[in-house]
Order: sequence, then C-alpha cells, then structure tokens
Amino acid sequence: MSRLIVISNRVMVPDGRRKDSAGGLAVAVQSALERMGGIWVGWSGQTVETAPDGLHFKTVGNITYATLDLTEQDYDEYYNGYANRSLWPLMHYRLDLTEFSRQNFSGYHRVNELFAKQIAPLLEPDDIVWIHDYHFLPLASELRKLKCRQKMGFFLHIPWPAREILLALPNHAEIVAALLEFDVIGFQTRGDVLAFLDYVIREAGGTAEPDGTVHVGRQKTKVKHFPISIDTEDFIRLANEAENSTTVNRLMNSIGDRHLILGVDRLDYSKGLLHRMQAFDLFLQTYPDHKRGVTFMQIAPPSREGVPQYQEIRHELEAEAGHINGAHSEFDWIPVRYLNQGYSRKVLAGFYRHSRVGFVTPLRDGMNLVAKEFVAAQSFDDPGVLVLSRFAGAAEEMKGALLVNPYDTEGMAQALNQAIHMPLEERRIRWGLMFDQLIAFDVHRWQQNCIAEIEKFSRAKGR
Ligand code: ADQ
Repeated sequence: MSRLIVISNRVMVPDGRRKDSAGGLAVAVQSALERMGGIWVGWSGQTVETAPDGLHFKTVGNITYATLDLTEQDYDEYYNGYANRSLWPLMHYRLDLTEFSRQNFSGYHRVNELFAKQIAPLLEPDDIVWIHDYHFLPLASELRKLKCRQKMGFFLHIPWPAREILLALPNHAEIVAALLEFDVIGFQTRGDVLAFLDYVIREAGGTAEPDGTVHVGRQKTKVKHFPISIDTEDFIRLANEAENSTTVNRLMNSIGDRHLILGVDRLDYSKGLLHRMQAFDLFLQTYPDHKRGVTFMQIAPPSREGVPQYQEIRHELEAEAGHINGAHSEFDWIPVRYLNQGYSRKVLAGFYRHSRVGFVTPLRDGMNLVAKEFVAAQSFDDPGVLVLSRFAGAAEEMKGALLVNPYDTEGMAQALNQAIHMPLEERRIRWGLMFDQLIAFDVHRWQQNCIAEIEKFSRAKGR
C-alpha cells in the first residue's frame, strides 16, 4: 500500500498526554496515517531568530511527525500576513478586512518553497501527498518544480469564494494556476465547487466535464466536494460520559430550569458573534416572556491575537455582552454568559447535551464542526434544536436545522423563539434526520473518500 504524506499548517505531535483536545482535522489525519503509515509535516508552532535548521522528526508506530520552525519574518509574512490577513478574510467574503501586501505574498511563497525543499527528499515514487488548507495553495506547484511526480491532492477547509470576490485578490490568476498543479482539489461543499468552476471557465479559459474534471491548458485536475465531518461515535461516547460529570452538573445547577442557548466558536469575525449577540438582545426585547427563562452562554476563546482585527472584535463583543446584561439583567438572573476560554471536548460535549439550542451563526464558514458536534451530542429523550447559518458549509447537509440568515437579527430572534417553543416530536424528527447523516458520514469515511479519489484520479492520469 502507498504511504501517506500529509502537510498541514500545524502537526499534532504526540506528547504522551490524552488527545482530548484534538479537533476534526487532527483526528482525521491521524486515523488516515494510522491506516496507511507515513509522514505528517507542518510548522512546529515555534519561531526562531535565524533560518531554521530543517525538519525535526519524531516517529511513533508507523507515523513520522516532521516539524519545521519558522523565522519571525516568515511567521509575520506567511502566517499572520498573507494567510490570515489576505486569504482568510477574502475567502470569508470580508473584502473590507482584506489586506494586500506584495511583501506578505512573497513571504507566503518563500515559506511554501521552503516546505517543498524540505519535503521533496522525503518522498518515494508511490507516495500519496495530501496537502491541507489555505496556507499551502502553491505547495504542489513548488513540489512539481522540484520534479516531484507523486499523486497529490489538496483539501480546502474554508470557503472558496464567488468569482467576483476572488477577482479582488491581486494574485488570483497565479494562485489558481498553482492550485491546478494538484491532481485532485477537494472542497467542503457543492457551492465551493461551483464557485471554483465558474472561475476556471470564465477567467482561466478552462473547461469542465460533468464529473468535475477540469482542463486548463495542459493541466487536468479533478474538483470535488468532500464535506468534512466529526468522529461521530467518539463524540457520542464523550457526551454520554460527560452528561453527569462534575463540571456539567455545576453548569446545570447554575442554569436551573431555564433553557440553555449555547454558542461555541473560536473568537473570529467570520463566526458572526456580534450579530448573534444582537439577535439574542432582540429576542429578549421581542419576546419578553422568555426573560428569566433562558440563558445564552457563548464560549469564545481568543485566536490569532497577532492580527489586529481579532483584538477589535474581542473588544466589540465584550461591550455588547456588557450592554445586553446591563439592559436586561435582574438581581437573580443574568442573560449572557460570555466566556473567553476553551474547554476540553468532553466538557463541551456535556454542555451541548444539556443545551436546548445550538446557536451556530457564522457569516461564512467552510463547514463548521460545532454544528455537527452539537447534533451528535443530543439524546433522543430530549434533543435540542440546531439554529444554523445558511452560510455555513454544514447547512448543505444538516437538513433538520432551523436555517437562518446570520445578517438578519430579527429572523434569528424569531428562530430562537421557534426553537424554544418547538414540541418534542418535531425536535426528534429534525434531530433524527441530522443524526443519521452523521452516523453515515463521519470523519473516517471523509478521509477514506478523499484519499481514494486522489489515488484513483492520479492513477488514471498515469502518475
Ligand atoms: P474552525 O474555524 O476552527 O475550522 P470549526 O469547524 O467550527 O471551526 O471548529 C473546529 C473545532 O474546534 C471543533 O471541533 C470545535 O469543537 C473546536 N472548538 C471551537 N470552538 C471551541 C471552543 N470555544 N472551545 C473548545 N473547542 C472549540 C476550520 C474551518 C471550518 C471547518 C474546519 C474543519 O473554518 O469551517 O469546519 O476547519 O474543516
């Protein structure tokens, strides 16, 4: 069997501790590597003053973890700069926050080149190379320059934007041309695939076959959607274990017989947190009977604090939470609990289990695994309701959710009211639809489908 070589921005090197905090990507990559054996390459998370001395290796079982340090300048230009101040906002439709800097673009290329030079000597002819996310859009192109002819696939975890949005990126043509050097390009949703094909046909002069094979010049690339999922069985187990744990009991004792509305996100402007809080405010104003009957708990640990917009959104949210609590609190009831810290997956699973509403309203999201975790954690006895943004990738599959427009605060307030009043029978039907989907398509199935397609299509191309 071929070896698998995975490249992602961060690598989860085992450190002997429990992997309770592992997110979707880490779990999927780990299980694919355990199945096939291979190497997982990425940034170590460390910055150094002078040029890095090459990859650091650690082998556990059939997996070798290979990490690379970056210089401060690389980190600023590639990670904080082009990846998180150009590509991330642009691909989440936030042109107002998108910065264009030639210097950052050249730093982004330099780091991709650096990774390619480190990875090329490790590759064997039969390897399957699977590269992840917007940090590495040009990596196949860099590897091909070094004469690497292996089977190569890419998966984008964030949205691929509409053509008109992408055109605002000064280097769009270069980026897409480099991306087409992969054999297979995977996206989260059908919508992402259509947006990519629209660009290829109307801007790059390419053609597309009905199965998603695109031809641009001499390049032939397969484009397909592979909606990422969660380790459903494991999450159900966690929720069952956590249901009566001390932490979860403490939360439920403090909530009493009120309904819990729960939001769980990285603190990111793409997650729609400000609109969500405003919608909750409007909900209390429009349906005052619910006052004292609900608590909205928003968990949002800070992320990417090196990027100024993340500091701004943090201040805005603190002010909004304070405003809502100032306007509506009573001496024995506080409507919003706003928590700037992360929790283990097990504790989160227990919190989801006891929530009446999973309030998941990103302005744009590649998929959103919180929506899927919320559904997996519910019990048939008393399932909660998922209120989900139509602009989250998960909306394509989560058919039982109450879909909302995250810009429409009145609509979201109405959806909260509907969720709180929804009869048990309807909640069970809606939840059952989504739960069955998560049982059928979990993250293990996702990684198998992605790798099978890379293998099959590349082989058919003669790789
Ligand atoms: P993220 O933007 O990080 O991921 P998401 O999919 O919602 O978004 O969350 C990933 C994981 O982080 C989940 O397992 C979740 O439990 C965990 N997490 C989020 N907030 C947390 C918190 N407050 N405390 C503890 N854990 C928390 C990117 C894309 C998504 C895509 C994923 C996977 O932006 O659209 O779904 O990659 O492809």
